[in-house]
Amino acid sequence: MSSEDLTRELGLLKESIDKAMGAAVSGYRCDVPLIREAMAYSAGGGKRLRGAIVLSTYASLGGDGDAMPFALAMEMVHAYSLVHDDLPCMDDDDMRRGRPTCHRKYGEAIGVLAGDALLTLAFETAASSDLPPYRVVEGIRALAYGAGAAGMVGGQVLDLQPGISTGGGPSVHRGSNGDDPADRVRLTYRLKTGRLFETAAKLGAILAGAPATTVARAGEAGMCFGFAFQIMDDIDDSVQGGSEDQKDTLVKRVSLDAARREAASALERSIRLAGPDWFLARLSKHYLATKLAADSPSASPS
Ligand code: GRG
Repeated sequence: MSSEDLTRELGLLKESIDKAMGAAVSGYRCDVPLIREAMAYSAGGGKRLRGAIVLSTYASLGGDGDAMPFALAMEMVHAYSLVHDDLPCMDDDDMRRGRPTCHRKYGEAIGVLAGDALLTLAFETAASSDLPPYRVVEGIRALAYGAGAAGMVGGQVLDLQPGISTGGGPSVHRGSNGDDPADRVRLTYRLKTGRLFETAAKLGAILAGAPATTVARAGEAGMCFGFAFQIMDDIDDSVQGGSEDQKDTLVKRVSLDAARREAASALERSIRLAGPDWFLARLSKHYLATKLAADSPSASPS
């Protein structure tokens, strides 16, 4: 399958997610139109990669029902995280998805509340799924785990305070004792970005009723993709002249070339773990070919 085919496939998935998201958020019944407007503003746009992974993993594993409520829930959690990540107390960003960030448009308090409301709507939406109830409950549990302290929120804390202790918990980076600065960055990436991609792939498998070994394999494939995704973001930043901030990054810790090799190897592992006909495998191949190929723009020396 060519990169053009993958782009078309993603375009179709994005279109169906965008449409369902519009109905779910703009059509949400509440007495306060302002918060609904800020939610719809923040949930609009984006590539919809996480939602697409839910839908396509579900279909690849034989799911023949409607996994859309979970694809939407995944994208709502992701949108909330971006809204909060952009706030002045975090990354303090002015632009997101090509337009002013939520707090720049609606003010900081509404920014906080729109993120809160998207997070809670995610669980309301997932719970409305008509798939078998035990799969829905397991899916909601997986989503809460991936988004919370053991996942994205934990990663965000590490990102904001790179020096704090990482002791006392299960590390998702095998072999890391938390002392090596590059390993701490890897852990941050796995938690803050990898976990949501891991969750997306796991959700597809859980909802399709796949056996536990397949759920775990899907999750690991998603984690590898998400880890590489975050490194590729670093690489882009570094090639474009580097971010102004003092953020610790893998490129800074191990060099641009080593970071590129690490991202490529994570994508290759994702391809090996995913089924050959999975969208996740095609997506990983696409990023390998377009972002990490020797002749890609970001592969030229900075
Ligand atoms: C605030 C709890 C909390 C968490 C924030 C992942 C994260 C955690 C913040 C995002 C920071 C960031 C911009 C990282 C770069 C890589 C990345 C995850 C980009 C955004 O994902 P895309 O490219 O976004 O899939 P779109 O807009 O396409 O949905």
